[in-house]
Amino acid sequence: MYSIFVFLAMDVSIVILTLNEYEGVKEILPRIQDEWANEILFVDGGSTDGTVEFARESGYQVVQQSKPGRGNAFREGLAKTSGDIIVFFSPDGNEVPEDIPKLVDRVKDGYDMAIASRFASGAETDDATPLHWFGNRLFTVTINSLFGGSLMDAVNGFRAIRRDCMESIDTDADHFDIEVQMTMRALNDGYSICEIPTHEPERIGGEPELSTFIDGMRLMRTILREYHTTKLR
Ligand SMILES: Nc1nc2c(ncn2[C@@H]2O[C@H](COP(=O)(O)OP(=O)(O)OP(=O)(O)O)[C@@H](O)[C@H]2O)c(=O)[nH]1
Ligand SMILES: [Mg+2]
Repeated sequence: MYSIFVFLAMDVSIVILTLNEYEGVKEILPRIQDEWANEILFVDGGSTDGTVEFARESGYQVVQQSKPGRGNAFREGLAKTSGDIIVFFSPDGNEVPEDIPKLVDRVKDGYDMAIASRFASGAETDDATPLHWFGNRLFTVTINSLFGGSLMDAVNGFRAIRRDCMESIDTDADHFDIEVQMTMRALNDGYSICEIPTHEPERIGGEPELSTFIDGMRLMRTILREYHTTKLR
């Protein structure tokens, strides 16, 4: 009974990651409910399109990243929030905000990390090209076989994680390889991960920062480096 109260009492922080996402933010922000979290913080990578101004005018606190890259944004979000559970959310239209409380509930149920999966049974994606689909399958199957997981989407950044798990895995990936590093380190250290099926709509406006080729190569390099340092040492 005591543990149920502990989980109910867990504070939630939502970290919203932006780099020139004005159009997405304008459409998605009104759908984020204050009661989903104790704290909502923007971490911005240097937007010049009005994203930061719009977020501040809407009453949100915005932290400007001191170091570039999405991985650094995750760590600055961790450092600047205090919740026991942290949800990383990207308001570019690819993530359905109504999944936020569902992810939080799975962590409150006892999982260390909950990932919104675009490829689990019942999930769908309107955004993944055949090349992205192939890359995602390749990375996910490689991570499962090297680190003993049974995930369907090891890559998606939309996830909730316990603060103590995030602190303990002590990430150092700087860019779009942050998510695969989180997944691999959590699996390697025996943390429990679950997935919820999600719907990935198309991006709303703006330009993707992710480069299929450069970031794809970086992800594979990070996966192999992680395997080398954790399993072959
Ligand atoms: N704070 C911060 N956010 C970033 C950075 N790079 C990208 N983002 C945000 O991370 C989210 C995902 O980036 P995208 O470029 O859309 O990557 P993606 O979702 O894999 O690619 P698409 O499917 O084409 O949209 C968006 O909300 C971006 O604004 C960064 O360096 N810092
Ligand atoms: Mg996107």
